Amino acid sequence: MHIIKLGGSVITAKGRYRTFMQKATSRIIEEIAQIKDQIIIVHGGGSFGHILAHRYGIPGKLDSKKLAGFSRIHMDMLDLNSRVCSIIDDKIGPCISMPAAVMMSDFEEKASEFTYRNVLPVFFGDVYIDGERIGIISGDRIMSRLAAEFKPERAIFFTDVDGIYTSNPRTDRNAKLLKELEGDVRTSINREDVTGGMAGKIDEMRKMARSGTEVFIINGRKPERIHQIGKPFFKGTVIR
Ligand code: ATP
Ligand code: IP8
Repeated sequence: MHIIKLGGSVITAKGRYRTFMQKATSRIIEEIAQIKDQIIIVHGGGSFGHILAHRYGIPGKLDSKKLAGFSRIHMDMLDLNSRVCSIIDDKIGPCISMPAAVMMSDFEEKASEFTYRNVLPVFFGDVYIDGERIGIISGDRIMSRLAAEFKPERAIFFTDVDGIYTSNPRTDRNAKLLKELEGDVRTSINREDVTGGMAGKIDEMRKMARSGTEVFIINGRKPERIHQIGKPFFKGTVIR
């Protein structure tokens, strides 16, 4: 099995509220369509999730203002998910939307009911209610929960940079791309969005790698690089 995350930084314009990148998303899904293996897809929130989450102070303690935000963010995420699903349905085949908000405790089990029938589950980072709190589960966390359950051969993260660098390549001209990231390598990473940005992603990737899944991060604007995996000229980062 392959589990694949479409990062919010590639499928949306992360700074412009609810701006879907249709062409970039289609290009990635066309490359994924060539994989001859069982697949689960997860996508992030980008500007459909993070902008309102900041505005409403989510995650945080449940109150009436946050409940309004909960509802709006979930609707925006459903909208993004439906746009992604319609491309998947067109280019890969039957798929099903998997909102974590309504099945936080057992989404892994639900996913296997669909993969068994060759229906591709499509998860997304989502809001949820947990007692007196409104939380956010990131697409990265969903990837790591799915990996723990399904023990996939590979997990692939598409994002808007070539891989993991020694520091943020957008702010540091001297940042170097890391071909491999092993347990104890230190990078200078800040937690720039509500679910931890690149630092949160690396935490989840390390968990997945420890449990035996090969984890890759690839530039979603060059999605053909997915076919370079395992070759010496692969451009991206492998997490072991
Ligand atoms: P989303 O969380 O919305 O799904 P995403 O998964 O595509 O988005 P981000 O969480 O936005 O990705 O993380 C990608 C960003 O992380 C890059 O745009 C880059 O600026 C930033 N970043 C910070 N530190 C690093 C680093 N050491 N290496 C690579 N990127 C980094
Ligand atoms: O973009 C968070 O998921 P991520 C989604 O994978 C929301 O971090 C709702 C902000």
